[in-house]
Amino acid sequence: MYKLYYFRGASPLAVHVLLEELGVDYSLEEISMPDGEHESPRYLAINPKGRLPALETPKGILTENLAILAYLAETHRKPDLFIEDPFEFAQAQALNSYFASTLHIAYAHGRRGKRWSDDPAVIEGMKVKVAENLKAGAELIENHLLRGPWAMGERYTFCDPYLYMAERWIDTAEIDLSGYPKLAAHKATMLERPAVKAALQKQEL
Ligand SMILES: N[C@@H](CCC(=O)N[C@@H](CS)C(=O)NCC(=O)O)C(=O)O
Repeated sequence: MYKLYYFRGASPLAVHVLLEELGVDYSLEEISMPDGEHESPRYLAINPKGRLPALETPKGILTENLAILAYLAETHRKPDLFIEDPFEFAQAQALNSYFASTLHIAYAHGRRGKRWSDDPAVIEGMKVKVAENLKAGAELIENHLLRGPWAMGERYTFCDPYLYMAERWIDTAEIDLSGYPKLAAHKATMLERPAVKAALQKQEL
């Protein structure tokens, strides 16, 4: 039994989709970011980083999308979702790492500029770069990273829910996905998956 701490529409959606794909037992607790609940003493006792997601597992709390996705896939080993070959696994982690450490940060520059500067002009300057950086990310994914039709090629893996999250970040910059046919097709196919529909419905999105 797992428990996912999330906020609707935020990056824990990737983990939520994977939990649905795996068909495992889990519960949800929404932590309101607008109300600052992620910085409350209660939540900081769960995740001292004050970030979402956090996943309660039988072995303890796990944080970071990258780690949680790999842990769930490797633990449950549902055919297609996990990756046996160590090199291919490392490639999958490289892809998910790009989402976590580059694309998510590019997106956060629009909403969380205060992390990096107290100067209002600098914060505004960061917002201006968001669309440009997400567009560069979309081009890189389309032309080099997305193997197609799924993130890692012919098989749906634990990278696909995170790629779907990346597509949602790209969407916020109002970048027309029709210029990126592989990304557009991936997003459309994701939206047809029962696991994605269930997670979106449970998050009231
Ligand atoms: N590297 C972390 C980033 C987590 C993260 O920044 N999550 C956002 C929600 S999408 C958050 O908790 N933001 C709260 C804040 O920045 O104060 C991960 O991938 O799990």
